[in-house]
Amino acid sequence: MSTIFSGLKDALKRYFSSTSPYEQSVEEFIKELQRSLIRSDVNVKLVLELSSRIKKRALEEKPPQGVSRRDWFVKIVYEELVALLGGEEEPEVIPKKRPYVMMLVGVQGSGKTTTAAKLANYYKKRKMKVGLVAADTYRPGAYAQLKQLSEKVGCLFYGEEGEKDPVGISLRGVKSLAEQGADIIIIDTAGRHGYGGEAELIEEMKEIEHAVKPDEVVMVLDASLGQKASEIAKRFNEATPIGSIIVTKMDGTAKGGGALSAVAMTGAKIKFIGTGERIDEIEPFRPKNFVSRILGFGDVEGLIERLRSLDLEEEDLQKQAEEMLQKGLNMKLLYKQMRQLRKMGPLSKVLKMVPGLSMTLPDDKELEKIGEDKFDRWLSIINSMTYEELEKPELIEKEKSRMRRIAIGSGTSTEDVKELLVYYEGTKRMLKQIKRRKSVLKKLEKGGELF
Ligand SMILES: Nc1nc2c(ncn2[C@@H]2O[C@H](COP(=O)(O)OP(=O)(O)OP(=O)(O)O)[C@@H](O)[C@H]2O)c(=O)[nH]1
Ligand SMILES: [Mg+2]
Repeated sequence: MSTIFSGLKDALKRYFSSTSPYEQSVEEFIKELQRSLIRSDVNVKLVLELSSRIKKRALEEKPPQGVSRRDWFVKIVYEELVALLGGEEEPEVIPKKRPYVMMLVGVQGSGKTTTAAKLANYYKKRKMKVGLVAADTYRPGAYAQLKQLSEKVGCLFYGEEGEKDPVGISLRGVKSLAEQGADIIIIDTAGRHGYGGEAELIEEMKEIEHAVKPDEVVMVLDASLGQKASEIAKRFNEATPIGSIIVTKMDGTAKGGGALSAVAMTGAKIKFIGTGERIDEIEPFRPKNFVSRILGFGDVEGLIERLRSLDLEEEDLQKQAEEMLQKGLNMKLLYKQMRQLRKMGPLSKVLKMVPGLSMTLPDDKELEKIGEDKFDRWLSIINSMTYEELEKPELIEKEKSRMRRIAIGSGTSTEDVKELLVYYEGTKRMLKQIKRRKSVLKKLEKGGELF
């Protein structure tokens, strides 16, 4: 994806090393930002609005104590770019309902079939049983293409070679795959060329949608459409409300920035982006990560992190951390923490906000290793617990039926539930340890002797 918003990293480097006065460096950076966005096919009006907002903020905002205006400016740029690409919110990619039926739609060659396989692979890796339905009866070879891909992924497949009725195939496919225990069913539909073809395609899409009533209609868009992507998304959306959007081929075009921003403008949700031809080249679209990457990981990420953490309501966090230390851990607190952690990083960071703790804290390496998917699963597990279980998680381990109920309710496995309980116990132990160290520290502070 190096081509998208190219030049921004360098522009930022120049900004940092510039010896010109602040106002002038800002001016220079904004010029390059505009050039870079327009090269990525972001709508010119959007670019002008964005740059005047950045400039205004850069001149008016007063950074908090200890932060230079130069650094603060980077935070402003970061925030405005995130807003341009859809805001802070992150897509929910793990469905709550099983089986969950997704129907992929899009014009010819947009990447539907490839994306269907990528999604199957993505969800399979997350321990879900996935099935693909070959409902493209239009393009010769579509059946074989999807069948082959499903073998590669190792997921269920439903197709009827030679059958011409996509509605019938979809209905029978969903039924059959559901009976085989699929958690996620993905319907690959046909594409058509050009404007006339599009009307036909939309008709077919409506028919399938009407008959199958999928849980989510997913529009697949080619990033090289640039800002034109939103027009197509709008036309499709008029026919059948689009639940989410996947932008493909982000790797192959400079225009992806235009596609992303144009789609974000319409308020539609971009769920995934495709970043290559291989089946593992797909990722949930997270504007924040995306922008950090664009601005240069190593160079500015640390800075942005640091500045971003200034935004957090420190007092609230401090209170929570103190509460954990005083009352000990329960699931509700852990839940609160985990949600916060998704925003700001590992638990150790939160705990470091407790005065006097930072130096004594063990490195929370374990937690840092936990991926976001696991976090998502754990959050839904905690969501499925009863009030009693939240207060006394020990109950879950004692009664296997509780564990099963929670696993089913949260769409996870009993292994996941067990894993969370182990993590919970570990955190609890760590807190106890910290508490002990804290009282030792207090003694020291008071000038007491330890031994
Ligand atoms: N570089 C790159 N190529 C992609 C990506 N996604 C799909 N492609 C390629 O785009 C081409 C078309 O992909 P398909 O998945 O067949 O597209 P489709 O929408 O199913 O096409 P029709 O069924 O004909 O409508 C293939 O050559 C894919 O390898 C991507 O994220 N990056
Ligand atoms: Mg196809």
